[in-house]
Amino acid sequence: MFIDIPGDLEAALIDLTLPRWKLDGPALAPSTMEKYRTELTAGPRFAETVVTLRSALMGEGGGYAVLRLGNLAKALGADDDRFLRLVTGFAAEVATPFSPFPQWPLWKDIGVKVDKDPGKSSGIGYNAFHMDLVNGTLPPDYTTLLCVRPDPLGGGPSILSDAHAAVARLSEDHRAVLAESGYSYGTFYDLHGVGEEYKPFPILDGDPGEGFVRFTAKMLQRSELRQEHADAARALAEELVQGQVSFMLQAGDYLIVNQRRFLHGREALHSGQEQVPAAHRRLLLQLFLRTAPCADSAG
Ligand SMILES: O=C(O)CCC(=O)C(=O)O
Ligand SMILES: [Fe+2]
Repeated sequence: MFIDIPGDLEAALIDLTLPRWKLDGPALAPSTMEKYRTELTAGPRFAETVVTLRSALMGEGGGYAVLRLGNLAKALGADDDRFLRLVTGFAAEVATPFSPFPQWPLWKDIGVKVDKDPGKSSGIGYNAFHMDLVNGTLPPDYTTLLCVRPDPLGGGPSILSDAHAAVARLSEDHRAVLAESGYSYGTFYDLHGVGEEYKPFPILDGDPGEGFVRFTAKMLQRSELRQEHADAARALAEELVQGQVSFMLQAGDYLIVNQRRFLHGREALHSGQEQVPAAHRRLLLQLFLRTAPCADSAG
């Protein structure tokens, strides 16, 4: 679901300078949320744009959206503070922005690291279907990615797949195995606002068609799983690929994913990243959102 900003709103936003944000623990401060809302809501057709955005994320059949902010990014600079405040203002209309990583700013850089594990965040290879912070008891309700610069070599389309639709296509036997607490992934260290470490966890732990499908295809290579658990997880990974959509994020595109409905990933970047100067490589900024206010601002 791609959402364009009405031209008159775009023009008004280019002239609007929102104040710097304040944090309240890991979350955007309520005073900032209010201030941004007041300023933005005065813009022409802002409210109706937010209605469209919310229904793309939360309405029937929805689960992700790409807000096309390319003209604003061009006018203000895609990594400019004023632009970032406007995007934060849109995000805050969906849920409360927060950072689970105390050592990182609210928006976390995802650049390209040629030496990193290619299948992980900021690696150059295929980033398989996953949800972010999969091993927290309270993963972020939304993960969002702002494209500052696409891969100059033309690689790295984003991939999205409806998790519940994929689960519904599996056999009952596989679904029963996915509901067992037989899965684990990654480490859990110094994270704020995402609950406790969940290990082992079930991939399916809500009512059918609802809640998180707690999955990352990366566990197939990187976690010790029993054979039957691995087989069911592989079947789910295959269904996610069967049902995927893919598109290239452009500069200024803002992808928002409802983690209770869709899983996300990214195709490999184009070969030859070693030849691209680091400052020209693909760059995304990542921000997480929580629907209920963070209960414990200390973590
Ligand atoms: O690089 C991308 O497009 C996706 C990155 C991602 O999903 C992540 O870092 O969690
Ligand atoms: Fe991710």
